[in-house]
Amino acid sequence: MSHRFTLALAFAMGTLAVTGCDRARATRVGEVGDAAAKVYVAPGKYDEFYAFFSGGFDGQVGVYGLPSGRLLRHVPVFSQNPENGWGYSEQTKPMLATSYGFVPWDDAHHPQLSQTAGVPDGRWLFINGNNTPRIARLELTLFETEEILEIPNSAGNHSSPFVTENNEYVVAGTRFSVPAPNRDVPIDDYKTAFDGVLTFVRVDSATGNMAIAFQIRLPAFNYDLAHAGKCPSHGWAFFTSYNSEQGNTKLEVNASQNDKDCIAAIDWKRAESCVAGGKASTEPARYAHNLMGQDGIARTDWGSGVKMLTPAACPGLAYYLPTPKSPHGVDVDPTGEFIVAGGKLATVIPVHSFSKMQKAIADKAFASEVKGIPVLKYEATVAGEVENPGLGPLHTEFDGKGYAYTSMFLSSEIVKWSLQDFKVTDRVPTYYSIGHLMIPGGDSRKPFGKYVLALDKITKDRYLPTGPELAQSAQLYDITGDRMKLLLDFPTIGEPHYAQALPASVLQDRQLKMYPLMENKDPYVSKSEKTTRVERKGNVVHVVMTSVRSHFMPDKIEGIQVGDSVYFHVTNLEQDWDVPHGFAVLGANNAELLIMPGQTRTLVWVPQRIGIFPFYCTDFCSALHQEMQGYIRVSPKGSSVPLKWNSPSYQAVADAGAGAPGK
Ligand code: RUQ
Ligand code: CUA
Repeated sequence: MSHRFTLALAFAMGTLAVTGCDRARATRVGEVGDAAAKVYVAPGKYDEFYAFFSGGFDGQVGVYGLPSGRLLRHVPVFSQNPENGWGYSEQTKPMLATSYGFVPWDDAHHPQLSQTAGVPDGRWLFINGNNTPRIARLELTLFETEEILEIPNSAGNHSSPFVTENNEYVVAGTRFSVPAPNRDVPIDDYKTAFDGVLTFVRVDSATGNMAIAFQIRLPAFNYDLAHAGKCPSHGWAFFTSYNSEQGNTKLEVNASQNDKDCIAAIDWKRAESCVAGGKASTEPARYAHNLMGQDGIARTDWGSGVKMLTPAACPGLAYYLPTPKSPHGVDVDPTGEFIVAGGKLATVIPVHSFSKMQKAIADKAFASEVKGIPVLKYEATVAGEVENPGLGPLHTEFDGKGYAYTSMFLSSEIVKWSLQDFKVTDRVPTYYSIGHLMIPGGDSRKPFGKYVLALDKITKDRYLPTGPELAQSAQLYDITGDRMKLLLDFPTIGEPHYAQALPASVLQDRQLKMYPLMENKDPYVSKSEKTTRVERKGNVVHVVMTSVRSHFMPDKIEGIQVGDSVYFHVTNLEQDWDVPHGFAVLGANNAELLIMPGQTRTLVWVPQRIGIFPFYCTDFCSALHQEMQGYIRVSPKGSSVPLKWNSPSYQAVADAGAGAPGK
């Protein structure tokens, strides 16, 4: 068995991680008796950083405080969340529309904070949906998802949504090449019929709204991760690609043949001028663009085409940088000069130089060409290699003090090295098999430093066991001294891939406390109890109701029939911070609602049988929360029981002698 293959196999099986186990005995935590004090945030005190973790296969974002590791919030993004009705309420269902239909889950990997001048600005958080290619945008005054854009001509949106210095773009690259447009072809035609499409999504600087600016059709490699350039390299974006072998089966062997794969370097300013010069073709593509409206209701717009660029039509658009070997992460240092790749199967960490790359392009130092894309000579772009870094380098973050920190999956450690001479200066074990790592601001122009967080793939013996699946884990290390020190382990929700963090002070005073009730534009809002009502239109019934401590209005409804579609439009009349009310009804087969102060949310319920059905508030809102309940009477289909409810509007109708209202 060749060494190369052994390494590939060990990587696939994670067997070398045992090394990490052995080292558990030698943990450096013992050296810091003050570790507990460094992560202890006293009761009543706040954490120093907000950290945003991807939820991986849970499709959501977890918000944690650092250094304590306390979970502050689980924000629903791509996955329905019955706890608050996300993706179940009528107002939020359109958020999960895609060209494949309603897709209520995804696999979310990379959160990215928006940036101003290359520094996280706390306006928005972007995150990718890997499975059904999408990018979501969260509004950080609300901690809610405001927008989800589908990426067409893509499959496995993994190298996403990395931002440029001023959010000019968030990017997307297909991890699985597929025919673009997708069509029915033999899989063996991979090399000729499949495409590796990259996407540049424009972000409106005022609203954050996303729009696909253009796509680039590249050879069918697997585009794995990305980062944008900064300072001198601003205007470029870098995408790693493995499978330059273009295998279409048994990739663990077939995509591990070449000693070097590559980084695709994209000159997006060049792309912009080619698009402006009419060099892009317009290709049909249907994709969903879901946006939360000012009225709190999400709507879907359908995109019908994209501008597609090819390197042939736009020379100078793309270059390949040969990079050992099956590279995963690509990270740009704070100065924008160094482009670091994590070659999963490489024995060194290659560091490319942006200025050398520029010179190589000017000198035409090309080794070869792939489909019209120049492949630069490795020696012409590489600034140096970090030697003996460990095994299985994946991702690199920076502390802003001249050091880089690389995660080593196989040897299960973080390796610190100098950007001056590319020499390793420290290494510390992780427990176990670290994937991404994160320093607050560590992929920006001005890292906030202080900690590095390990996002581990395997926990083994670190927590109390919980059946066949063990806790996912993060670990916090102090990086203020020369040597890294382990401070804390804490379990996470879902599988964290990447994370981002920024000082709490950027966000904590900008939180929306309530939605102004008087500005509520939902068509079924009721701004006072007087206007609550029940209306029947055929077999659709609209219950326009309010909630306030500690009752619903109305709370007695009769005249509902089996098979009706009952729309509960619940407005929370509260105008106080942190007073949501819940709404749940017996036998509801979708979800409950959690309605924020001043907000209206709508749940549809189709009663299946006759009887009396209680509804109640699920959020313990007051001393009389248990009293916050009501009853609905459900009669047989076609029953003559009149529609009747106990609110002032019913009384008004009855007083006017109009008979049974709602007929
Ligand atoms: S991944 S462990 Cu970003 Cu999905 Cu690297
Ligand atoms: Cu409202 Cu409990």
